[in-house]
Amino acid sequence: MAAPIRSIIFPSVLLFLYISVGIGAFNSDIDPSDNVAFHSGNQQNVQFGAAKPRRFLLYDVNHGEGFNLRRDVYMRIANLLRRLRQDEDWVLVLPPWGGLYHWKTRSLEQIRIPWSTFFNVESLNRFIPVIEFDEFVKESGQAVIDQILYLQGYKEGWTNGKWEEKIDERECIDPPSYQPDGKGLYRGWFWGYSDVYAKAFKCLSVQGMAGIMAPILLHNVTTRRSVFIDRAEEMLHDYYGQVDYWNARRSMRFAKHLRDIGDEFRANSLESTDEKDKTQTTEDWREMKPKPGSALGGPYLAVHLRREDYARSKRKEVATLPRAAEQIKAALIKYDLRKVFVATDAPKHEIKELKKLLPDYKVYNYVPPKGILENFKDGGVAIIDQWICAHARYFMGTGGSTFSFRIQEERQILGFDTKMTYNRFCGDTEPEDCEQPSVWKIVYD
Ligand SMILES: Nc1nc2c(ncn2[C@@H]2O[C@H](COP(=O)(O)OP(=O)(O)OP(=O)(O)O)[C@@H](O)[C@H]2O)c(=O)[nH]1
Ligand SMILES: [Mg+2]
Repeated sequence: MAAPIRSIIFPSVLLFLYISVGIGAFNSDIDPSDNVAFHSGNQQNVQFGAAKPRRFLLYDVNHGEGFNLRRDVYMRIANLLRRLRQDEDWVLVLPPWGGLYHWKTRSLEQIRIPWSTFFNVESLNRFIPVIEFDEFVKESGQAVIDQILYLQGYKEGWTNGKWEEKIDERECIDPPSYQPDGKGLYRGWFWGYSDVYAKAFKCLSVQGMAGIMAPILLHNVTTRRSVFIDRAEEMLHDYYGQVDYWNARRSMRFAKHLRDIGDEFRANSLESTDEKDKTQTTEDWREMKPKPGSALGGPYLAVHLRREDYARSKRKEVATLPRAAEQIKAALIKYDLRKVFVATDAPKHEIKELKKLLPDYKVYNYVPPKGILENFKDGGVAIIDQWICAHARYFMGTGGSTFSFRIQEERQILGFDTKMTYNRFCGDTEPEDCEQPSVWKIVYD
């Protein structure tokens, strides 16, 4: 039974890769006790049959990466997990949030934050089985990870200037951030949990889509029940912008407590309700397939004005405040709106300046009461901003910002016309008709 299933799952390119990865890259040295011998053209010896124990996939992302790129990496991993589940019972362990560069409110402790603070975990579970890290510890009985696979690029870069999919066990390029203690147990940063350790550690050089990891997890580290892929952003999307991408994305619904706060702000300040704006959602994301253009949105313009490090590094997409104000004004006039909601990471004095530059309009931004900031942290407040932006009649983001991309996707999910969504500010050095973001139309099953 095994072979036919496998060939259906793997398109021919991946099948080829699967074979070459298994043979070329790993031979016997990843963990001799683990190896299931496999030979090209002979897949009969893959073990099937008796129920195998549940296995746990953990992952993390380079520490410098922000919240919204991390959401993108989740989508890649989620689809890898689906691939694994075609053969074995795998569950994804959600990496606790914390220590992000942009979460600057010093008075708050912002580590070991469970996903349920930000996302609706039940919705995630409708796509793949996920558990929080605490549940993993409870379910597996100990805060121990069997194997860390630390991803890195290739020291030599692309050979012959050609990009090809490949994966190999290699020496670590940088000194590993996990080091064995006196007992040979690997210690390091495990989301701020000091009692966690790992039993084994390897560096893998990788160049490819997330699916490239599947044969390794299924056939090369088979005695490892829990496998932790660190630097998971090294793996690319298997099918960017296609149905699997969108299913994973649609399952990433924000936590209800955050949506409610955003909805309350919309109702109280922006005359915006789902009924009037045609942005009602279904309880289960799988049943939500609105017609493109069916959402109207509230009677306000929303912008995401990314400042801070973007402005300091003088990225070409960044507009000065007067230039941003001009563009906001032009859109307000074009769409006959009087109110603008500004989501921004700008410091207070810049927000004040922007308001001064738009004296004839009502300019709103979300300032969280102390309790909301304490409970939901900087990450929760950023989500409230995104949620409010997602419901505006017209949206304009900042070029290149994943924070803006995620808003654009959210609006697609709600059923907005792409013309009212895929827009961005033009930077100071750019022409007035600068290139607008590429449109990623939602794809349903
Ligand atoms: N509340 C709030 N926070 C913001 C806003 N814009 C940026 N931030 C914060 O700054 C972070 C931006 O980092 P990312 O989420 O990585 O997005 P990005 O930096 O725009 O995109 P990359 O260039 O891909 O990193 C967010 O996660 C927020 O914490 C905003 O409009 N409102
Ligand atoms: Mg960032």
